[in-house]
Amino acid sequence: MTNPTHSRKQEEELRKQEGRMPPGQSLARRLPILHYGAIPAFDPATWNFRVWGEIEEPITLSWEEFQKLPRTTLQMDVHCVTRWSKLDTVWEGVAVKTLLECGLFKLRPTARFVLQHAEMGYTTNLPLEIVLADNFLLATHFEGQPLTPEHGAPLRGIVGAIPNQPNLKTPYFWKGAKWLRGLEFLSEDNPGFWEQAGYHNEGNIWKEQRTARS
Ligand SMILES: Nc1nc2c(c(=O)[nH]1)N[C@H]1C(S)=C(S)[C@@H](COP(=O)(O)O)O[C@H]1N2
Ligand SMILES: [Mo]
Repeated sequence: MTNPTHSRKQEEELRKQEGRMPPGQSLARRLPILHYGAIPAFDPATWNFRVWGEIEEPITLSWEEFQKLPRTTLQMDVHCVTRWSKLDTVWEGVAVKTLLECGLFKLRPTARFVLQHAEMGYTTNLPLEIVLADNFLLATHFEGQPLTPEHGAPLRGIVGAIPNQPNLKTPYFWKGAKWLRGLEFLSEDNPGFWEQAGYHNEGNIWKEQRTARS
């Protein structure tokens, strides 16, 4: 937790010693707002969430249906490729693993990658392994409050590092799409918006995989 008597630099040093600061990152005390383009409007009456691709039967959920799904709370550290890190962020939402366990859809054996589809064409790709892991969530709440429009309301993907779980593969935060509208399961990898723009396909925070050339 943040100690108010520490300066930001002291706190950053401490977190480095704890092994929670990936190389080249600096500590942010608030969650910055970062995205390409405008903030889309949310209409609960027309919003839906679709899952399709390498699954047995595609599904579409309304906002009302989505809110009834079993929920998970997750605390983790998020790391942006532009070099800020926000530690101990608390999110609440629905785990993709839970959707599978509830039988909402079934994966085909060919499913190996997942493309998140957000409003206005933003996409980002992850291996299935990460989407089903404990450090990925379909989040509706941040720090106990519903997401604000600028942070991706009503639903976003999030991915980050859980302290003391070094075996979880952890990419940079761009691989969580704000204003998320669907998940496409794929047999072959398909680079998303920033990945096509020259960012690294895996974007591992510990290996500092920022751009495709790094
Ligand atoms: N739809 C959409 N999602 C996005 C982005 C974007 O440009 N569009 N930017 C990503 C990046 S680079 C980061 S660091 C996080 C920032 O989330 P925040 O603004 O809530 O801190 O959102 C990610 N999700
Ligand atoms: Mo980012």
